[in-house]
Amino acid sequence: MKLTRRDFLKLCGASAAALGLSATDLGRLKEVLANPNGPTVIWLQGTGCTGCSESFLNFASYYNPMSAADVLINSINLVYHPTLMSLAGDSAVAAAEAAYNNGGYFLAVEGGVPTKFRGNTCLAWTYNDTEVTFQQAVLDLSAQAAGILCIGTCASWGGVAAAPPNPTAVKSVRAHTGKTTINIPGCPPHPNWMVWAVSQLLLGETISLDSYGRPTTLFNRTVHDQCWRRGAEEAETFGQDRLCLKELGCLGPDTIANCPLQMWNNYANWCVDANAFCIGCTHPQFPFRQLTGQGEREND
Ligand code: FSX
Ligand code: SF4
Repeated sequence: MKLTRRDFLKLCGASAAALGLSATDLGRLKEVLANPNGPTVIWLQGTGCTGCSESFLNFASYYNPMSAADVLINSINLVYHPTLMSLAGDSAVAAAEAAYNNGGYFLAVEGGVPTKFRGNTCLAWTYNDTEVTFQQAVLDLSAQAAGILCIGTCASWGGVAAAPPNPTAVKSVRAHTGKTTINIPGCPPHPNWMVWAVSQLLLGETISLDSYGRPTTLFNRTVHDQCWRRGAEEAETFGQDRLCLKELGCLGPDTIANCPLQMWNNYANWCVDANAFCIGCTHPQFPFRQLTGQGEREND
């Protein structure tokens, strides 16, 4: 089913409060989307699990009748996305190449960048019978991009893909390219965080970033700060409703994210409400780091 630019606006309107969009923002978004030559997005996938794209799909599929593929293809001129695009083979890569030649596109990267073995453990595509590694594609496409969005913890900081012993030497996009990136962490990121970032780029807004490259609008308080179980008696075992999970290993005190307020699966639930502690998936050192319980470490 086709989704129009108007549907995308409706989606943003319905989620305006959650996304932090004002009425003025929505008005300006309408103007931007009315322009058929609106911003182009190239979305690459490296070493990840595609959960980031999946998360985005969950968001849009809640609203009828729409899908994230429709939103991206019909609203923001998504010219390349390995999972969602209908083109394949050389014609798919040609679309990305055309956008590259025009410049000014936004590059969204999902997954980390493997750099060992000259990057040959992860290929972006084959074009004109030549294999192009993911590391080369990221390097080339980041050069002409108007902005780079790292979708998920892997692209932002390495994440699961770069966990020790990291045999393919996976790096974050920033470490690989040396460029400033807008990092939307999470394994996966919340769909609203991704939609918010895209809407800000469409609006031409400068996104204020912290020292880890995260938008300060989205990432400014720990999960623990916002958790309604804070101050509750400590749970001694799993399966106990309404008790604090800190003694069981909850990483909420170390992790900055708004999950307790934003919730997941269209406000159905979130980890702690499901009696599963926060695993710190938005943390720069996820999945391996020391739990201090004293707040997020600022040393990497
Ligand atoms: Fe990483 Fe994306 Fe975790 Fe997966 O591909 S952030 S492994 S949810 O989905 O990159
Ligand atoms: Fe903090 Fe976790 Fe306890 Fe919630 S459950 S109050 S996030 S330690």
